[in-house]
Amino acid sequence: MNNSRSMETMKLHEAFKDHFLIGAATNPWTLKKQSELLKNHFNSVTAENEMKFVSLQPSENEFTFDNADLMMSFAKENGMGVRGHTLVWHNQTPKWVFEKQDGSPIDRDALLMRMKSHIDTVMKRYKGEIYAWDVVNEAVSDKDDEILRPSKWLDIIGEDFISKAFEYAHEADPHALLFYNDYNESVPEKREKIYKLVKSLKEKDIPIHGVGLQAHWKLENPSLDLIRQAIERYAELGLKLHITELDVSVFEHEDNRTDLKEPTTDMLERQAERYGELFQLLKEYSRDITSVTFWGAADDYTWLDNFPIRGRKNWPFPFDEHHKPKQSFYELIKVARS
Ligand code: HXH
Repeated sequence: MNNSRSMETMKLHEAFKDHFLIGAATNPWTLKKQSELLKNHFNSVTAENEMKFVSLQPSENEFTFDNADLMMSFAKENGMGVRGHTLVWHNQTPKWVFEKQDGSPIDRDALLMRMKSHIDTVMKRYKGEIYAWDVVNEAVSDKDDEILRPSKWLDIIGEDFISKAFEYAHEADPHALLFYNDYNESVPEKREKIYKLVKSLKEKDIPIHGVGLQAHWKLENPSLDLIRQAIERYAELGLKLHITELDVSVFEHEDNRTDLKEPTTDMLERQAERYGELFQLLKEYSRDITSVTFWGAADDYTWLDNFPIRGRKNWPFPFDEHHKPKQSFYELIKVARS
C-alpha cells in the first residue's frame, strides 16, 4: 500500500481531510484545462481574478458576473467550497470608483456608499455559497516607517476604511467568515503591523474572523522559523488562519535567469523537501489553520510566469505541466499520513 502507485491515486484533499480544506485558485482557462485535476485533488476554489472589483463592476452599477458564476457552478457541481477574493484592495479596482464624472475625487461619504453597494451586491449574490471572504487585501505597508499602505481608499475615507469594509461585509452575509489577507506576512516588521491592525479591529468589536496568510514562498525564504513565528503570533488573536495563496517559487527573488526550459533536478528535490517541511508545520497548527489554498494548481499555469522577472517561467506547484504528481506531491502525502 505504501508504494507510489497507491499514493498516486490518493487525493490531496482526502489526505488532509482531518486537518484543513485544500484549495486552488482558478480562472476560466484553468477551469477548462485543469478540471480533472481540480476535481480530483481540491475541495475548495478561489477566483484568481474574477471576483476582484474591476472584474465584477468595471463601470458603475454594471456588474459582470459571468466568469465568477462559472467558477461557482463548477464548485457546486463538484461539491467544493469557495473562498471569495477580494472586496477592498488598492489594485484591480477601477478608477471610476474614486472619481466623479468630471474626474475629480469623490468625498468620504460617497466612497463609503460605493464600497457598501459593491460589497452588498457581490456578497448577497453568493450568500451562503462562499464560506470565507478576503474583505480587505494588502492594506499594510512594506515600508518600515509606514503602517498602512498609501491608497485611494485610505486617502479619501481615512484609516477606518478597513473597519467599514468588515461591517458592510458582515451586514451583507452574516454567516460568511471575514478575513484580512496580506503577503510578506512572515516578515517580522510587517507581521507585527498586521497583528496590531487585526488586534485593534477585534478590540473595537469589528466582525473579523480570520487572518489570511498569502504564503507566496520560495525554496529558502521565508525560513520555517519565521513562518512558525507568524502562525503563532496571528493565532494569539484567537482567530482562524487560512493559507490563501500558497506557492513555492523555485527561484530566489534575485535569480533573474530566463533561459531554463524546465526546473533542475536540484530545484525539484529541494521543493519537495520544502513542501514536506511546510505541510508538517501547517499540520501541527491545524487547530488554527482551517484552509490551505494554492494560488493555482499545476505548473502549466502560474501568475509567477513572467513575474517579477519577465520571460522567466516558474514551477511552483505539486503537479507538473502535464498535471502529473511531482516529488512535492508525494512528500505532501507522506506528511499527511505521518
Ligand atoms: C497577490 N498579491 C494578490 O492578492 C492576488 O490577488 C494576485 O492574483 C496575486 C498575488 C501579491 C503581490 C503583492 C505585491 C506585489 C506583487 C504581488 O508587489 C511587488 C511588485 C514588484 C516586485 C515584488 C512585489
